[in-house]
Amino acid sequence: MVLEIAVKAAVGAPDILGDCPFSQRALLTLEEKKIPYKSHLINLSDKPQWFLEVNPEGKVPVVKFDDKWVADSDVIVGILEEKYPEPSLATPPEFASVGSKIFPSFVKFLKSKDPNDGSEQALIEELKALDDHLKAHGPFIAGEKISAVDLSLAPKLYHLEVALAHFKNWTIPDKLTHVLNYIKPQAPPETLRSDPSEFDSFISLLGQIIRNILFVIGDWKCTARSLAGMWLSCTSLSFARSYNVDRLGGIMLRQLKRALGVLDLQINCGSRGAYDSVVLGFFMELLFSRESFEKTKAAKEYIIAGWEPKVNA
Ligand SMILES: N[C@@H](CCC(=O)N[C@@H](CS)C(=O)NCC(=O)O)C(=O)O
Repeated sequence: MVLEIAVKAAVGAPDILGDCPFSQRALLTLEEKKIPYKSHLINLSDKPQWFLEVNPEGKVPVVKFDDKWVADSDVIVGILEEKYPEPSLATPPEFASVGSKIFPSFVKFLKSKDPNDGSEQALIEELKALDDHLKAHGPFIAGEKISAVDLSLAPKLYHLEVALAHFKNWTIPDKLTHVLNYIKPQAPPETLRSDPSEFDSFISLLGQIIRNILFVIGDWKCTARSLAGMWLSCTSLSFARSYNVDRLGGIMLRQLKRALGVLDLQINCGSRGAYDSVVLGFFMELLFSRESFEKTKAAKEYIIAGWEPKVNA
């Protein structure tokens, strides 16, 4: 069965997905759970009659469950977890509110016209709390697996990054390495994305690894650990391939992808935090680089267009 979901259309472009973080959260949940859905783009400045009839409050997202339209992303995500328990995205209650003050702090800082009103510092403190949490429990908020709280926070952090860079020329402080790693977009190897055939993809992946190794060695930033990780992945992958063990091969390909991610992190982070990056890189399907995120995010210009009236109000 295909679920219907109504989400925000882009400001000034009613045929394109818009910038609502609550809509993106609901879409991300559908994508991560691989639930088939059909989306209706709602132009919030000209709401269609049918939408106002099913949801008089006029807010997106709304999802149709058993002929009844349900509003509010918290409620929607709860129902999705109940109806589609696999894969589980349930967040343990003790982690459910991690990062929840970041979005309101960001909005306050974004709208602030007084640089000395403490709103920047308040936001930095919230981000620092997230950084400490990720350092202690990461790579994701609830540990090694992505869960609902990450899917709620991801679109908000994305808004923060795009809007503050544009309107205030502001970026997340460098010292918050765990937050930066958490959101760092990392393109998976092209070969795995386009995936012409598994064999071709494997061969070009090896080429990419060799290029990376040369680059890293050339730059004196390699560690025995990441090289050993890659070697292990490569040999296990060829073992899995030669015995035609498909599932194992898939797991090894993912590990290899992670090993490449580790190298990228090392290249980009340099010696600072290299160890953290190695540890994080091995476990992480990074937040902003997930396919689900790529598919559901709004283009940057629509995020900016969406915030423009509020910032200039
Ligand atoms: N608490 C709601 C908030 C939803 C919300 O505020 N959506 C905004 C768009 S991001 C909206 O529909 N606003 C109505 C309007 O602009 O007319 C949720 O989590 O779903």
